[in-house]
Amino acid sequence: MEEGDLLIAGVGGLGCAWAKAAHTRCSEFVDLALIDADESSLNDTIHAHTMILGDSPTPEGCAAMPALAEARMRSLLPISERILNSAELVLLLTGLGGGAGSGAAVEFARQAAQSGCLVLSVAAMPFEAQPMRYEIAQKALARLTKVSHVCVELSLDRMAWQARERGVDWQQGSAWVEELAEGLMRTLSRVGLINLDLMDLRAIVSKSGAATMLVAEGDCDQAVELYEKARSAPMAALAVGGAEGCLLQVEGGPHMTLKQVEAVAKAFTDGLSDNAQVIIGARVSPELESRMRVVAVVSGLPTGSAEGLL
Ligand SMILES: Nc1nc2c(ncn2[C@@H]2O[C@H](COP(=O)(O)OP(=O)(O)OP(=O)(O)O)[C@@H](O)[C@H]2O)c(=O)[nH]1
Ligand SMILES: [Mg+2]
Repeated sequence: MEEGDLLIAGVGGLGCAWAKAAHTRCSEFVDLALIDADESSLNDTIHAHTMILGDSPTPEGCAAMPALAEARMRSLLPISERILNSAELVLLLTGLGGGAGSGAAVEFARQAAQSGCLVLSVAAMPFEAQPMRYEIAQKALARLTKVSHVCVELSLDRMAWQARERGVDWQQGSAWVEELAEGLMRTLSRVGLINLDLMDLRAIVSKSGAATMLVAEGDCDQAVELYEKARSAPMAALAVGGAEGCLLQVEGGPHMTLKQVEAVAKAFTDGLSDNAQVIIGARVSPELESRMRVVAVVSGLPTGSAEGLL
C-alpha cells in the first residue's frame, strides 16, 4: 500500500490528544491530521497535517459551539480535500459534547466519505453528569454515525469506571483507543503478506445496519479471554449477536498455531448470524512473541441493538 493511504484524524481537544498518542505507535506508515481551534492541540507534533478552525487559534476552542465549528470546517474544504485525496481510509477520533469535536468531526467525516475514503469513527460520549454536553453529543453522534461507515461510541463514564477499577487516571482509557488504532492500521497496511485489504473491509462495512470494532491483545492460548477482553472495552453496550458481517484479523508471534487461530476465530464469530459473511486473515509478527492481537470489525447489526448485553 502506498504511503498516505491510511490517515488518523483527531478532531477537538480530546480527539487530537488521542490521535497523537495513537499515531506514535504507527507513524511509519500512517498519516496524521489534527483539527481544532485550540492551538495547544495542534503543536508539538512535527509530522502532522494541521487544520485550524477559525482565523486564528484560541484557547477557548469553538467554545462549545458545534455549528460554528462545522461552518469553519466547511470553509477548510480546499485544504482537507488535498489531504483526503491521498487517503483511502480515515480513522477519526473525537470527543463529543464540546464545540470542535461535535461540529467539525461530522463535517470532516462527510468530506472524507465524499472523497471516497472509508471512514471509521470513534466518538467519546461525555459523562452523563454533564447533561448539556450530553445532549450536544447525542445529536452529533447521530449525525456522525450517518456519515461514517463505522462509528464506535465510547463512554467516558465506562472509561472512568474501568480506570478506577485498575487504579489509574481515567484518561488512560485512551490505551484502548491506541490499541484499536494500531491494530487496525497494522492489519490494513501490510497488504501482500496477508489476504485482507481495504476491499475486504469495504465489503464488511457496506452491510446495512450498525457496525462496531473490537480489539484485544493477550495470550495465544486464551481465545475466550481474548474475546471477553475485547468486549470489555469502554464502548457503549452494543450486542453483536446476529451480526451479518465480520472481518477478523489475527496476528501472533512465530509460534502461533492454526489451532490457536481457529479457537480465536470461533470465540469471535460464535454469536454471529448463520449467514454472516466472515473474512479472516492471520499473520505472524515476530515482535508479538507468545502473544496474539485480534482486530474485528463487526457489521450488519440491528440498529438500536439491545443495550446491556456486554
Ligand atoms: N471531565 C472531563 N471531561 C473531559 C476532559 N476532556 C474531555 N472531556 C470530555 O470530552 C468532551 C469533548 O471535549 P473536548 O475534546 O475538549 O472538546 P472540543 O471538541 O475541543 O470542544 P471545544 O473546546 O468546545 O471547541 C467533553 O464533552 C467532555 O465531556 C477532561 O479532562 N475532563
Ligand atoms: Mg477544545
